[in-house]
Amino acid sequence: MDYQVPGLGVFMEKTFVMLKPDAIKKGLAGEVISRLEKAHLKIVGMKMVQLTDEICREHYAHHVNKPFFQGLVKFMCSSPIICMVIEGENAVEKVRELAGPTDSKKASKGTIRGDFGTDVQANIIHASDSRETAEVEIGRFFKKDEIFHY
Ligand code: IDP
Ligand code: MG
Repeated sequence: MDYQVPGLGVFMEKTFVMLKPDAIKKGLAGEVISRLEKAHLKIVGMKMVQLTDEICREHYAHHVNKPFFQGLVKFMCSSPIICMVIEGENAVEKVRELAGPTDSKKASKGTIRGDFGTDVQANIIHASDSRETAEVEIGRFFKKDEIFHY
């Protein structure tokens, strides 16, 4: 939702998106970005990053004790990823909807994961699950001056 701070103008909601190694290796970055843009979402930050064990432990803290965690880290570090800050009305919910559910096999056609993902691990895109998470995740990957206002 947009919100207005008197004297400071309108601030649009921001969310954090990653194009995971399967998206990069399959050459699907443009396709996925295009879907975000067509949904009237705006890129306000973008960079390519090589994840490490340490960043994965932070970013996927909710999964560190799961049996699939080591496999997830290996997958997430198997190529650079593209990180983005995406802005727009209802951006958090909108990107989650465009992405579809975690398991690509259960995701409907027409969603990013349903159309391009392989399974529950290799699912093309990460998108923050709440406004609070988005703030933390954006702060993990972007400095203030790497996020643009235009
Ligand atoms: P989300 O990406 O839809 O928010 P989370 O539960 O936060 O889903 O999981 C983060 C990521 O961890 C998933 O996108 C996926 O890559 C991986 N993951 C989640 N559950 C499993 C699993 O059961 N097996 C393997 N990887 C998983
Ligand atoms: Mg999640």
